[in-house]
Amino acid sequence: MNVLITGASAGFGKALAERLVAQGHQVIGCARRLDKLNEMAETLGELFLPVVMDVSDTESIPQVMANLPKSFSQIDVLVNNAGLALGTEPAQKSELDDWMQMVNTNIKGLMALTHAVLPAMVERDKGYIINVGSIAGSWPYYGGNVYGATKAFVKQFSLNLRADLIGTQVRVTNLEPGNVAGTEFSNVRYHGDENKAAQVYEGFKTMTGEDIGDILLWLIESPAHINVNRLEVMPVAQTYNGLTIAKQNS
Ligand code: NDP
Ligand code: 8X3
Repeated sequence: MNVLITGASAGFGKALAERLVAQGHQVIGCARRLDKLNEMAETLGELFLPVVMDVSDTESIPQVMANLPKSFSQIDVLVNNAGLALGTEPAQKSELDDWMQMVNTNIKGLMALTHAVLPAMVERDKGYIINVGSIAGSWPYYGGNVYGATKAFVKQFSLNLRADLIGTQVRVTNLEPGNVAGTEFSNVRYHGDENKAAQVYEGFKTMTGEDIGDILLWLIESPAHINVNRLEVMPVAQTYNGLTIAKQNS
């Protein structure tokens, strides 16, 4: 099986690539940092193809896909994982550039990859697209503004894809993780402030990128007649935020 993973150079994408190669699958590992991908290729060997791709540069994607070597050119599974959160400030204090980068990566990049691979999957009547959403796409929280909105798009786009794919064997899942430590996610979100990033995970047992890699592998290996529409996962220590009220005397 050929699996194309966006955001393969770190976190969930890297964990999944390692698992897939261990199972004998071929992985097209896409990200912006070639040095990270090349390090992985040294360990994973020729089943792992490093591909430089900036998903937010949507116009470049058809050319990148057209340049894949023949043995990697059929995409059986697309894992739209590349994504990021930038900032935890309330909307009125957020940077517009951060908002735009999240939209360009989490929404436009995911759309462009999906658009590039879907026709061939439908043609073969076989294929699987896994989108990495987030609990932030369903549960609003302070500072989640555009990040959560991009993941809400990913959720509804995933569900609408399945609606369009009726009568085909092409599967679509939106995986919606909650708090996960051990990836670069919070370092990116806090613009490299490692102390703030570390505090997100202090004082409780959370999930890891390895846990998410296991879940993604489980989805990919699930029977072809089952479609997991949405899969929301949280550490047991995490639960829904209640509605909040600002009281006059507090
Ligand atoms: P990481 O920051 O560890 O990894 C993100 C990956 O995305 C990196 O490989 C990065 O590679 C790649 N990436 C970022 N921007 C681009 C781009 N423009 N083009 C191509 N690749 C890009 O994050 P996680 O592994 O934690 O997160 C992966 C996904 O899971 C994201 O979509 C995130 O929103 C989501 N998620 C994360 C959660 C968490 O708590 N960690 C929880 C729920 C969802 P490079 O910099 O080399 O391009
Ligand atoms: C990442 C999970 O809770 O930081 O998508 O939004 S959360």
